[in-house]
Amino acid sequence: MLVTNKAVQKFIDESAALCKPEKIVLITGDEAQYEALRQEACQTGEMIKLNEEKLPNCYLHRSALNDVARVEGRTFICCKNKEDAGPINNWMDPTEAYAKLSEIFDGSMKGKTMYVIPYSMGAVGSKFSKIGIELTDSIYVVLSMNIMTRVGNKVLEALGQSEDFVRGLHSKADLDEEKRYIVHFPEDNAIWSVNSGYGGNVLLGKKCFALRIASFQGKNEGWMAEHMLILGVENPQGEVKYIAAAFPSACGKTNLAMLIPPELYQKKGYKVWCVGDDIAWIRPGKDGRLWAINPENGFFGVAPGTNAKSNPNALASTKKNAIFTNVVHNLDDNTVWWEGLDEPAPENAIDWKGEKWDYRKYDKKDKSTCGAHPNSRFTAPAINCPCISSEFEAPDGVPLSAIVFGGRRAKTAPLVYQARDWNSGVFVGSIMASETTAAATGAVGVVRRDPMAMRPFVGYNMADYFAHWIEMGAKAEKLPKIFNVNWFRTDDEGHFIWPGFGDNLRVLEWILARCEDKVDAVETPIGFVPNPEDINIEELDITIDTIKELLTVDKDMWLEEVKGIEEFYAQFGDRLPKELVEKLEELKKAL
Ligand code: OXD
Ligand code: MN
Repeated sequence: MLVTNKAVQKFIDESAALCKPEKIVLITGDEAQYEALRQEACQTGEMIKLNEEKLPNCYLHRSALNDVARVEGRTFICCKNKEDAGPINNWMDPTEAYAKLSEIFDGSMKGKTMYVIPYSMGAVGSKFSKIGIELTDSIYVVLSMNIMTRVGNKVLEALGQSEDFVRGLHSKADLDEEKRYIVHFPEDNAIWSVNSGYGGNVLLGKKCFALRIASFQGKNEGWMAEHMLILGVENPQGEVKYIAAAFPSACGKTNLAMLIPPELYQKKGYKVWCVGDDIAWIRPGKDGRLWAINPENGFFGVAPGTNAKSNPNALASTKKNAIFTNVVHNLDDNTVWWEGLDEPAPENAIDWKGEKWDYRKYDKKDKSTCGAHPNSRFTAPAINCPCISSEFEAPDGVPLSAIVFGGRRAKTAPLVYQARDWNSGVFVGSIMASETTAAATGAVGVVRRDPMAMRPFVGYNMADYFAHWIEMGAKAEKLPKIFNVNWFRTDDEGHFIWPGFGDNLRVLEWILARCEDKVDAVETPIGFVPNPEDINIEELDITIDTIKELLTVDKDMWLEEVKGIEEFYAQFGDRLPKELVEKLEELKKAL
């Protein structure tokens, strides 16, 4: 092996002594090595090669039936003091966690190969970037990490003799749910993941490193790791302004990141560019603005519902060099299918469980009849995306004009409002909430607090995370303005009022106009809302009265909301920053 970094070699040696693999293979980034691995995975049945003409270099993978999603209940933050993990995270004492997991990892790779994946989050060599080493016994992980991150010898070269890398150890072991653990040691830069093969649990660069570990690093080093898409809006003059936006799941984050402007805007010359669809690392720049990079190199998107209408750019991204997980296998032409795709369901098909599937038995309301698992995914290279930004690889990232928070609220939140200042914006992010949908188990319409969409991803105490946001406000002079949007307001019959999708650009246009002081606004107890006539409804099937309705702030509902916020805040005790307590008091007074 060609590892010259002593700390990396030590990590490999110690992990090999524990997991006892038969072989150790360094992933070099060489195409011939990947090709050999693809062939091996096809021989063992771990992957299926799809139609080379229709889907060149694309593969299908099926996970174990019990292993199809992130497992928040089995995800732990292991820092010395329990209080540092905070009331939202699961916590285990690090010594106890290492001991417990060592037993599970012991001999878990017997007879198998341990792959060593050197990867970079962010463009290799950029000062924004961070390096990780993932050790895994899964070829699926190796090939997916190659899509999602930058991998290989170039990363080891960039690392040199530095010990500053995240140590990730993953073994599928025997996929035992009872012994499945996704464990983070922020104080050691380490992640241990065992008994899972699901992307969100095992592609350690993504949620584990780029959010949980990175949020802790960012707190200590003066930057931020956020669950945010980054997009650029190009106006007819050719100027591009960048927006980062955080939404909980099932709120259309990937669709917004790859938005197609309405025809009216296209004719005028507007374009939207995607920098990232899931994660943003944000730092103050020398010019006093906040700059963001997308540390990832690919998309790990939800397949069902992705089609030529909802998100043609995401669909196009999956047409080559992609890996599909838990979708339907169309045996007629050896391609893939999922619910919501434009084409009709295939006659001759295998479902995500690997069983013969009869589309006639599919009942929209009964998820158990789906051919593709509702959380089936594609892993696709970002460069496949037709609207990928020219700044995607920019080493310094892109300057942010606005930060947008959003959730799914049937009534409470208006279509858009602007926070009065940075700390008010932090308050708005901290009270973020979304109503559960019929798509998920449990009651519908229940409000779940999901601050900054980071509830499952903050690698330390969330109260300290809020304090870090407030501190960041003091680090940059030209801060982005902060907004909240709600595409999901409904009428009395429960129908969405706002058309959403591409028309969301109309709201982004107002947001950017506010950032440049080009438009006035109306002050309300929660912040500034647009004058109704400032939301462009040209060529839309709605009236100014509808916009008025979308922008109302109902005091009684907000007084109810305040109770929910107080309850949520109470669990943080004294650790909650006083600035947020003040903002809550201000809101109460204004109401
Ligand atoms: C998520 C994801 O679960 O991006 O948030 O996969
Ligand atoms: Mn996400």
